[in-house]
Amino acid sequence: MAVTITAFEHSPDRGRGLARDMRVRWALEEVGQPYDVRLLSFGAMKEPAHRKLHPFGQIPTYEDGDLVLFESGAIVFHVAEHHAGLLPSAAHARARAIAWMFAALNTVEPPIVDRASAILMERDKVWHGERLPILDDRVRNRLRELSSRLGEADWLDGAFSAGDLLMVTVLRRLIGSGILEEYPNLSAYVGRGESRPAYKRAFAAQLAVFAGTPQSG
Ligand code: GTB
Repeated sequence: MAVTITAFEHSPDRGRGLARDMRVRWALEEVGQPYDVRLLSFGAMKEPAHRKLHPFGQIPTYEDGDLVLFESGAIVFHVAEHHAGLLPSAAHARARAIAWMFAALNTVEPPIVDRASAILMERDKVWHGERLPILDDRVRNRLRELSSRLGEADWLDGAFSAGDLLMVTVLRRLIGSGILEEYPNLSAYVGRGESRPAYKRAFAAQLAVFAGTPQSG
């Protein structure tokens, strides 16, 4: 049965792989699960047909037979639970990898998204110049802690896992900000994720949408 995900028809990131379908594509590529992509305009995302799949009218969604999922973290978790390769089989290591999935989405991603949203939507506010350094420092605090935990290791807890997959996608939102580059081990960590063959296939697939030559995964 074919898996279908949804993605932006016109991603505002212009193919940089920053929208949240990227993490789902990457997970599917890591486990070797082929998938189809339904591209949606901003208007179509808010239509009742899509809201039946996603209560908040967003991408990505995931359909596999009778199962419909929304929330990129839940989708990656589902993929990781049902295929080998993204979660360790030993119970404690698996629990720790899942903890890193939550850490990526609940602890590291929020300050990064707050900063990105401020840059995108609050530039015209008189207080923007005062607020941005505060948001930058909140991001730096998290990155310093993450950097300290990662140390010289390749991945967060032993072998590459869904926790690393989510963390790398979260950190990529900072590329070009200069902040990620302040933490060389985190920059290298992101680079290791980006150099995985599955990442490259996922990135190419979403870039092909921007370039106007969409392919199936
Ligand atoms: N918590 C949800 C999840 O993880 O799945 C969040 C889903 C979400 O924010 N989806 C966004 C969306 O559908 C796209 S990814 N937005 C349309 C809407 O809400 O109407 C967020 C995103 C968008 C653009 C960039 N960018 O251009 O860099 C990066 C990330």
